[in-house]
Amino acid sequence: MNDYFLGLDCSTQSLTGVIIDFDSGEVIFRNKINYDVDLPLYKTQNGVVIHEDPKIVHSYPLMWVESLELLFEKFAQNNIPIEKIKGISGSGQQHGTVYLNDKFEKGLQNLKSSEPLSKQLENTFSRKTSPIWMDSSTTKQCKEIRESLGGIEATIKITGSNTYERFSGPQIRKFYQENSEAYNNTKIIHLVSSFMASILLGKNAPIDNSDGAGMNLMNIKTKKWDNRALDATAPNLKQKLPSLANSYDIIGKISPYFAKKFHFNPETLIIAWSGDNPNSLIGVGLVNKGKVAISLGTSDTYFGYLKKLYLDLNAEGHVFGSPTGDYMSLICFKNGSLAREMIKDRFNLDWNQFSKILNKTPMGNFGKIMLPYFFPEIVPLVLNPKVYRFGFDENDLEGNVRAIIEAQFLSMRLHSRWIGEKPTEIYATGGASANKDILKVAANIFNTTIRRFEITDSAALGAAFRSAKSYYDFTDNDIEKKWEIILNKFLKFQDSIVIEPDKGYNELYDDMLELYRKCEDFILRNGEDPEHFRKKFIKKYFPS
Ligand code: ADP
Ligand code: XUL
Repeated sequence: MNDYFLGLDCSTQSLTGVIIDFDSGEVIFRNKINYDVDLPLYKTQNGVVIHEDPKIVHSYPLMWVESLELLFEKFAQNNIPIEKIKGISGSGQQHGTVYLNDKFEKGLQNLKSSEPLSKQLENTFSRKTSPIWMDSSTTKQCKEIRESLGGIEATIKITGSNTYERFSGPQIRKFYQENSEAYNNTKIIHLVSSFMASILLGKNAPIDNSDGAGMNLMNIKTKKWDNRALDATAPNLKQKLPSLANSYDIIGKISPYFAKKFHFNPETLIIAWSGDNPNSLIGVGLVNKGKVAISLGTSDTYFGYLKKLYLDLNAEGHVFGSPTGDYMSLICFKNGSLAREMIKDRFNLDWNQFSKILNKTPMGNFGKIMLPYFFPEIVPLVLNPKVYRFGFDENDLEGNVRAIIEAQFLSMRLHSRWIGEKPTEIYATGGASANKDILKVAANIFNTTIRRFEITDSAALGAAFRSAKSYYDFTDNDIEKKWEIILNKFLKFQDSIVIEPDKGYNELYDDMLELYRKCEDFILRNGEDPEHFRKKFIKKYFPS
């Protein structure tokens, strides 16, 4: 009987499941539950609760639980031989926190398979909603924690990142300050990843140290909770946090609830869940130095594998753990897919029409530059959203379509310089990587080959690979366990789509990068007016 492994990804807009057959090297099933569409009673928009203050962005943990059952029902409807699944791991949108009361663990242990999970767990939350990575309402708490840790550099050296609005520590502190009673009633605070793992496990699951690095609470060197960071955040916090584990640890067997209800084998192993970016690192096969990946999901991220700890003391990027036990660098841009959708929807386009227009417009966009802060931005830090346009206005269809895409990749190139040398190849993943025309712009701006694998659900796929690796590492001495072997078996480099940069545009984008930097400096740092440089750029590349 072939061995199957399941990878789940509880992301911003959907829950995805990917099942791999280890013996045949095939992905045998993929499915997605879209929160807005499949769970309409929660009335989310793009997976989040609507709030009048754009800085406050929460979602419903109970909705994620419900989506898990819906997904497993799809397995049954599609006659998937669930009993063949040997191991399950998963991925969660990073940084988001889930607050549970003292009924949670007991509730998990006494689940009846005759009743839905959501009904049995609805009273186990000490906070009904979870602040997620898109929240940027904790500037005050970021400052307080940072100062208490001794400033930016000290904070980065301790936790791997400066304090960021979306990181779990500042979010926990805000909850404690604004609602201390509910904080006191909180028995345990999970990340999205460890929360979903707990549901499957039937008891509290640990936080893996890859995702734990996105909290401003874990010591990046020792990979243990850091007492200074805990004390700077909220009282009695250590007692409210799960333990920390390695991403590759087997944390137990599937809860009898799921075995009974969906016919999982009761021996199915659960492997620690991790964050979506650490999982994607594995899902695109970045287990060695040299290459980087861009994930174009709700957020756009740029990340790479690090063999050794290397910190960004300029405070724009982060260092997280890599599920291999090493490290990864990451930069996150909030104005990713939803910003692209703002332009698409403003002109009533579908993605095909959007692509056609993108292809019609010239590289350099006649010197039209956009700073695309439709939502508060993480890198560079922009708390009050506003879109800035240089040389065009919001009604210029062609100008806007090219400007948003060029702006996003120019910003990515500009702010990823700290990671070091120019990448020799970039792997692309996430929902928008389905769009080859968008990837073409990225290839030209980075002047680098872009490779996209057939399956763009890299977070779920990475989780499936991780569960296979851990399962064989711990149970079977005969199976070769090297990452490279597992990855080559599934990633099928020969089937990937390769997008090469066009020749002869290197200088144009070097110049445009400088112009973009000047526009950013002008708006965000009171820099010099870039108009003179913009005119020079236009004269050089668009003389008429
Ligand atoms: P997440 O994992 O963060 O929930 P996904 O990786 O599933 O997000 O990506 C979802 C996004 O993909 C959508 O918001 C949508 O804008 C974008 N997307 C899907 N198809 C295309 C396309 N053909 N071109 C551009 N963007 C696309
Ligand atoms: C990474 C980040 C996002 C979320 C959601 O730091 O905030 O990429 O993980 O995908």
